[in-house]
Amino acid sequence: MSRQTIVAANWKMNGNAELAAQMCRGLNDEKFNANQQVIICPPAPYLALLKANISNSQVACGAQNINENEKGAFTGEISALMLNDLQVQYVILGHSERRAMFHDSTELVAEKVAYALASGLTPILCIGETLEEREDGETESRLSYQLAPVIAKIGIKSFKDVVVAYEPVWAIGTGKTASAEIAQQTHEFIRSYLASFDADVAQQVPLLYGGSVNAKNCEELFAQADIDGGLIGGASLNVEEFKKICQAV
Ligand code: G2H
Repeated sequence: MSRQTIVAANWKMNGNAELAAQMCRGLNDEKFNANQQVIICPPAPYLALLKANISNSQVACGAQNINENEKGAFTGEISALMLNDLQVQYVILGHSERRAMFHDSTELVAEKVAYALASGLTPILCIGETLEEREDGETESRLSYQLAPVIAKIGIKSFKDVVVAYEPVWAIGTGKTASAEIAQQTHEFIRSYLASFDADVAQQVPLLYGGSVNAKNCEELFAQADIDGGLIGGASLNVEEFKKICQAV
């Protein structure tokens, strides 16, 4: 069985209406592999603009976060219902910037993943270790620690509807990409960890690599057996570079 390949753009708190328009124009005429999905995750104010202007059926939109509640007095938050309303299909959850700066704990991330799935959204669940954890030999325990509460909350069978993005914190926005070898080894560990719960689910889950991916290093990363695509930050703000990355998967 061949897994879906995915290249997702995480604009973080960058971009503007002009970039959104350029990205739609740039991607609408692109041809992708039959099994490929491209996802643009702009800041929430640009989701409707992108949705209205994307005509390529293989290009979807995603949000960068949701609140775990349906609606109510949560100033500044956005809900899964609002994404449903705009027919936005994906949501990034547990990005290390949210875990570090906005106190998204492993339990809260698990709750958000469960809520996203219940709302018909596909979560892109980000996990990753810090440099200190890698140097202390704690990479695998850190990744298990981040995955376990999600599996406990949603059950392993539902995990087949989750996309995982492995993003080593030390490689995010630093220009230091994990070598293809380290990335593959870590992806292999993630898949084997999932397989310890359910081998079929482990084979189905797309595992994306994220952390300073660009047009130069993407080919080698995407050629690895357990890397099914990428979550792209800085390099997704340049339409031509992002297109090259999409074509390399
Ligand atoms: C990692 C990645 C996208 P960048 O956060 O999520 O960003 O490619 O800028 O390292």
